[in-house]
Amino acid sequence: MSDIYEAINNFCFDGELVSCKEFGSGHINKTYIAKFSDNGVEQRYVVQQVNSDVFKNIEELMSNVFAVTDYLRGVITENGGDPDRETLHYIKTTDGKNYYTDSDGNYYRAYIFVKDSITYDSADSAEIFKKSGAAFGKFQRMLDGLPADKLNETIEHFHDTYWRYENEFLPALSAASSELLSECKDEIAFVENRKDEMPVIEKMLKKGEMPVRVTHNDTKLNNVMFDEKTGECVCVIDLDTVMPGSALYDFGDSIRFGASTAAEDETDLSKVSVNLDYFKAYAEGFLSQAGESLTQAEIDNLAFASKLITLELGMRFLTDYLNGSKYFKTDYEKHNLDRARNQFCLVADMENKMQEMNDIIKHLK
Ligand code: GN1
Ligand code: MG
Repeated sequence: MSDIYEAINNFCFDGELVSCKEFGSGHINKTYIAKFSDNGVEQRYVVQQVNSDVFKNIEELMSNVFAVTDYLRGVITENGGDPDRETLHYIKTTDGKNYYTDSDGNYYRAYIFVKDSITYDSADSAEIFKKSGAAFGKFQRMLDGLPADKLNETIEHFHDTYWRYENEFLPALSAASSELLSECKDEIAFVENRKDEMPVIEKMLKKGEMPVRVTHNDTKLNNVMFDEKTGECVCVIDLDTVMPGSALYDFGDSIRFGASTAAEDETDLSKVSVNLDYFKAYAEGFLSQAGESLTQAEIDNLAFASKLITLELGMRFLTDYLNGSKYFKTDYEKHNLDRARNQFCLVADMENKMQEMNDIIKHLK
């Protein structure tokens, strides 16, 4: 049994605990918001129980998180920004560690909630989405000077789509019952028909045709905090998968989530498509900040990467469904299958619009 109050007691928080409740929409970790009162002044902290089935090495994970936030703090200060607002401030435990291990072996970490800020699960306008593009572009640019080898790979092969196909999807097929295989036969065929495209980006990275960069790797719109009052982006959150990767993964994952006309688990597939105005707006925002450092090969593959990352996540949802839904949190039995169908529908729409997506990028350059 994990006890959030035991964890809270072991961090260097200021003041007295007023309340603590679960919040957020992450699929992996368990997130709480703890409200404190420090001589009448309210302070909120985000406390997270890290999923140790997914993140196998908490020491390495938290060492990345501190390395990234320390580095960003330096860059933000140099640029005349406010480091307390523009990056996360993690809190150490009372014995000076980066995370707390409770008596049952569960891991927790904590950071200060960024005051007066909100997140969006879907963008109310292309303008908001464009701002998130600029935020992720800037995040990547600010980390340009952090050598990739200073960071651990918190999840190996995270966006190596073909590796996931061979090492996760195919074994899941081999182990699945005939009922499951027949239920998912269309989705399985959808993946199989696209396997030749899966190695494209990784091959270019390996051959040195595209740079390996420090990237975020989980660039959902709800991983950007917006200022409640001004509507401007404040900072990027969820640093668990910040590690060596490709700029294309960050761009692609943002489009997958934020340019879709429906939520990731919408079951009415007639509502699922890629909104090209949003695609264009995000590309404008992202390129305005990261554009100068991107190579031609990266720019040429932005549209393709959007499709590939969507296909990859659809395959990951399908793999998890076939395995009995052990990785992603689910609300009902077929949740992962519904998510996979949704993502494949989005892939199909992107395939139909690939020419237009590529033209949009070409005209932005
Ligand atoms: C997971 O937990 P969350 O929502 O930050 C997943 C991402 C997926 C995303 C899909 C470590 O992220 O890769 O894109 O769900 N994170 C991990 O919503 O697997
Ligand atoms: Mg995440």
